Amino acid sequence: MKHAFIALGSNLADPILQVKSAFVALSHIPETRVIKRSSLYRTAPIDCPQTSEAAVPDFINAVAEVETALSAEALLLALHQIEDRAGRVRPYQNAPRVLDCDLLLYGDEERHSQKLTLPHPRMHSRGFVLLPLFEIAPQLILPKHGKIAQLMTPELAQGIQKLENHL
Ligand code: PH2
Ligand code: MG
Ligand code: MG
Repeated sequence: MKHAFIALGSNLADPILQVKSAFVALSHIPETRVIKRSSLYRTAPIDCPQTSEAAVPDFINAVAEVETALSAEALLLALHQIEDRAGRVRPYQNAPRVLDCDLLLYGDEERHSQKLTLPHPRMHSRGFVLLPLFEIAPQLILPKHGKIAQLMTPELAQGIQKLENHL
């Protein structure tokens, strides 16, 4: 069994509902158990191109910890299927999306391939990942980047609001 952490994000089509439904979908992945889920966070978009007059909508982000007997590749495939079932389309990089499910960590594995990089290559610098991750795993040590507590700088929390009353 491996412990894995998964980041969820949505900024289209009722993002709160999308992320809540994604937690349920995670619980249905075979040979996988959801151990912890973070609160929901409303977060300002980071690195999202604005392609029209309309502002890029805010995201809802959250993180889950799972225990799984699946390989990292099989887990990633299951996450892609959850995105597809939510109606994800990919018109351009970092386009608004109904659901993004990113594999952040799979045990303490480090790897880099076309399909999968572990730890997720940008997780250590993104507040919308680190804040919810810190909430559920404050003692976590990231392969390559060290203690999560050390990565948490005040600037990371800018533009991020924890939603109370949403479990
Ligand atoms: N995901 C991205 C790029 N930018 N910004 C926020 N706030 N939340 C995200 O989930 C997010 C993002 C690429 O997947
Ligand atoms: Mg992503
Ligand atoms: Mg993704």
